[in-house]
Amino acid sequence: WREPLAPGAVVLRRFASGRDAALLAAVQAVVEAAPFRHLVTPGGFRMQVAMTNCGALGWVSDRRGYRYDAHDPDSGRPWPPMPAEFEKLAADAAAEAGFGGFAPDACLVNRYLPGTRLSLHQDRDERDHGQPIVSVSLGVPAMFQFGGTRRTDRLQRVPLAHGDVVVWGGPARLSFHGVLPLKDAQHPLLGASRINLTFRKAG
Ligand code: MD5
Ligand code: FE
Repeated sequence: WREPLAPGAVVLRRFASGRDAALLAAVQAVVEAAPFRHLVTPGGFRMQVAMTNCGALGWVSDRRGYRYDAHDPDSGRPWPPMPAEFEKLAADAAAEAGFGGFAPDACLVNRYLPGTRLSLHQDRDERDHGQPIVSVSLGVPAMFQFGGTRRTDRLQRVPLAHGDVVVWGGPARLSFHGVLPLKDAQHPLLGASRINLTFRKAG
């Protein structure tokens, strides 16, 4: 169940499966306080992935740029707190991958519907790139792609299913990555959608 992808990156297959109901109940509470929305890129494009956040900091994008912010720009309120079960899962997964003491202050919640894709990018808005990122997949399976630290590096494809957790750290932390268009499929808990929780130490 432990599948190395590259130096610093490991898939923990089904690591979150036994906690799925609790995680999804917590996602529901987050979404009630801070609904999903489609952010706009600095270039003016509406992102296909619908996003929200919980934790002390949330990732946002608008015409001014990308950044982490303590407030939801739609409501002006702080982001909902990080649910305890989120924090525990992220710390447990990071420890399993060799990153003890991971304490995320931001969780980006991404929602994919059939056809939704996430184009190739790097995650570099966090302060300390020595901290890993933990990513949890729930619902409909997706094809993830990741390459090297240059956009033109060759890409590997990794299928990510319900309950799979990936930890990205060390030399993999700044890899280019993306998600291919979501297939039209059904998951018993999430219908046609995929939810990805991405835990970061942003501040
Ligand atoms: C997703 N989300 O499936 C992915 C999972 C995002 C994003 O890419 O930025 O919200 S996170 C995958 C990830 C994070 C950090 C580094 C690397 C991959 N990597 O080095 O390949 O919605
Ligand atoms: Fe990313």
